Amino acid sequence: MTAAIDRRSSVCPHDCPSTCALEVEVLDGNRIGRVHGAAANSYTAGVICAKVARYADRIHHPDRLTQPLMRSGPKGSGQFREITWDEALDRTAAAFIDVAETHGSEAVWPYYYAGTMGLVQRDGINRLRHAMRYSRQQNTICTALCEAGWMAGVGRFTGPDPREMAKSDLVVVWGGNPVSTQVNVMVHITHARKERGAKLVVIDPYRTGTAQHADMHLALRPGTDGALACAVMHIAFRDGHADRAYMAQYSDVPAELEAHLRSRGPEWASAITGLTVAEIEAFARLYCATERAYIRTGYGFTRMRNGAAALHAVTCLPTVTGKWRHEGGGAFWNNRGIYNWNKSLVEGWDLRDPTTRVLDMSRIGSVLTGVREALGSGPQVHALLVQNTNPVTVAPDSNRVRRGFLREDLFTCVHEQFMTDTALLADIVLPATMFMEHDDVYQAGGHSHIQIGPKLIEPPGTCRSNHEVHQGLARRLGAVHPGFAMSAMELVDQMLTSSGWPNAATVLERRWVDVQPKFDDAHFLNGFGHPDKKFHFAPDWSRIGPDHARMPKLPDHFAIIDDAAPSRPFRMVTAPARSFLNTSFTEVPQSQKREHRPTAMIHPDDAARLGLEDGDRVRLGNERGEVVVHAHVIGGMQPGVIIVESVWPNAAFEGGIGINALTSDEPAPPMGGAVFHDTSVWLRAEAAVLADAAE
Ligand SMILES: Nc1nc2c(c(=O)[nH]1)N[C@H]1C(S)=C(S)[C@@H](COP(=O)(O)OP(=O)(O)OC[C@H]3O[C@@H](n4cnc5c(=O)[nH]c(N)nc54)[C@H](O)[C@@H]3O)O[C@H]1N2
Ligand SMILES: Nc1nc2c(c(=O)[nH]1)N[C@H]1C(S)=C(S)[C@@H](COP(=O)(O)OP(=O)(O)OC[C@H]3O[C@@H](n4cnc5c(=O)[nH]c(N)nc54)[C@H](O)[C@@H]3O)O[C@H]1N2
Ligand code: SF4
Ligand SMILES: [Mo]
Repeated sequence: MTAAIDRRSSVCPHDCPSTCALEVEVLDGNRIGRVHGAAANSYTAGVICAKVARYADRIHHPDRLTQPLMRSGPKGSGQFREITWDEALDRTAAAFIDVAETHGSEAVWPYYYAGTMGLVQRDGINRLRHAMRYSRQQNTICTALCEAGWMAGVGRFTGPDPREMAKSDLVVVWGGNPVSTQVNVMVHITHARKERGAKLVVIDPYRTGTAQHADMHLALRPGTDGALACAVMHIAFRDGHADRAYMAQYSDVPAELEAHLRSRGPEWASAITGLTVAEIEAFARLYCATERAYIRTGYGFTRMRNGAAALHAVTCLPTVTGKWRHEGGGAFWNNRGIYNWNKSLVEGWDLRDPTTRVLDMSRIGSVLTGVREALGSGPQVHALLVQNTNPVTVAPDSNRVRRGFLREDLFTCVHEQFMTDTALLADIVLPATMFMEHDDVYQAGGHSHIQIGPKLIEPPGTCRSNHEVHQGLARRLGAVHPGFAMSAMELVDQMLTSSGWPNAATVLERRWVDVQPKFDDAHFLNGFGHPDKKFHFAPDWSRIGPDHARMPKLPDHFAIIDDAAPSRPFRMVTAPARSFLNTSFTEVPQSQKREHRPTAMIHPDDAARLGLEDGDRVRLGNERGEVVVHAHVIGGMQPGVIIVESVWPNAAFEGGIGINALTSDEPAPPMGGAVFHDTSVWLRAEAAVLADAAE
């Protein structure tokens, strides 16, 4: 007789808008079995991605870090020896104290991102930072361009309930690939298709898993979404689908917009996007004719120098056509504005010194190699504490990032679950818990639930949580704040109640709290987020970021992308791979097997012209670097476009040089942001390697 399996509630902590409500089979105090999506949660609806369903492969992976390590050979040699936690924390604190005394406190840079989305474990590093007056961080690597583009027009981070997609008659997935990157969106879309015969349109440079399901796939040139959006609005005005009454009440300058768009018709957009006039007209017809049309924006089309302008242009569509008013209509990016967190205790807001230097995280390569404008007003960085991120692989211009990490006068402590490319370049490596091994609270970007993920099992070896590391360092550095004296669950509880939400015990008992705003607010019937309550076709970009002067006054194609040129004739997009989540899960054998190897998708016409066959080795390059991958000849995109699904560890590439060697850390206007999909490259065939040649 077998005992009933203990199924316990949890939350997916990964950097994914779905933030799925989970049910975990807990086998004993140390091990888990399958992970399931919670059927009772109205957004998760019982569905999660394959990666997390088999989380046992990641959490019980034999390669997990379990002991603190100290570098015992040259930087980058991969030689480490085990040390105790006390020694590791003592050495790290001593290095930080020494650097601060010699170069000033801003020479220490605590660097983090969203490897866990838990608000206490992820953001607690800021309490340590503020207490010690270390350099601050501008979080630009993922969402900055979306933030800028969404705020410009809409003015508030919310929108029509994503569950309303199930009640839409048309869902437009614009620059996202939810089949890979947030599977629950597909669940709600499938509902609408089955129940209502809803149509799905996908706007993406290549034929993604999502595009394969679509009724219409618009494979435009990367970085040209602003032109497509303008042409659709032009057609709406031209053909009598503009909702003038709605615009008069809810928008700023509709007449100026109409005049501006007169010269931005489908022929104009066709030349820029590479789509045919017929494709643009057909999409515009479908969009304009459907009241319940829901635009689900992804991040992809914003990872461009013109990304903020492009997202702003897309949010103008439902305004011109008045679709925000309808159930299942409007547009949605992220719900982060609905949670109203009071993070003062978690982040130590009371200790924040607004005069400390702020560094752009996407420019870590430029920062660590001492590029003056990237360092701002402060000193060279001489010490790093890295948590929940793998910048040596994921940050742009990675050859430069690597050079920075190899500096002999830089001390680096990396707190990690695995020996990542970044941990390999550290002086001290600390082993980290995973989400089922510590307590935390989570908000969802892609829906509206607050959830707690409690500790369910013991970690392997001596792993410690981020919060425990902050506590251990604070003690040694003399950082004083009440937050360091509390447990993670006490911080969760205090943050919940001081933000106006039920306490931790209640959230745990109820499993989640749904804080979706009322229909009228979510659909902006009471006005948009700006003081004048209007949607802004002509945004005040100066309120959004310092690099505002060159932003287009009205929605437009903003021609500042890294366009193809004779010396770099291909536009490369590094879209997310399905079985990886950034570089997380690259260590799981099943994921590696599915993704096979780093690959450049290339159009059959380009392949024929270059004499390439499927599987050939090719070299991609530009002024920043060169990378070798295998070609996959495939249709579904325009000639001149190359797709390299990402983010493979650097070590998966020949010579250990990964794809971000080609991407740029140039900050996009108006307030920075990484431009991962905005890269022009040359491509040439490589001789087969000897092993292949011998076959
Ligand atoms: N499996 C998996 N899931 C993930 C991730 C992952 O790496 N793998 N990453 C997680 C993270 S951190 C994030 S931020 C989200 C991102 O989730 P998404 O928003 O889905 O991902 P993006 O990288 O923004 O790319 C989405 C799509 O945009 C397309 N795209 C690129 N350029 C353009 C363009 O110019 N115009 C248009 N219209 N489309 C374009 C790409 O081809 C890609 O198919 O996913 C999360 N979930
Ligand atoms: N070429 C290209 N590059 C990209 C992108 C792209 O589309 N193309 N996408 C970009 C985007 S959207 C993003 S968000 C970034 C993300 O990049 P990262 O934030 O670096 O994401 P991951 O690579 O998943 O690395 C997260 C790391 O955190 C660790 N971790 C997880 N939980 C914890 C914890 O509780 N404690 C500690 N100490 N560590 C933990 C994991 O083991 C993992 O190694 O990558 C960007 N890079
Ligand atoms: S879909 Fe996203 S949130 Fe859901 S389990 Fe997978 S990675 Fe986690
Ligand atoms: Mo991201």
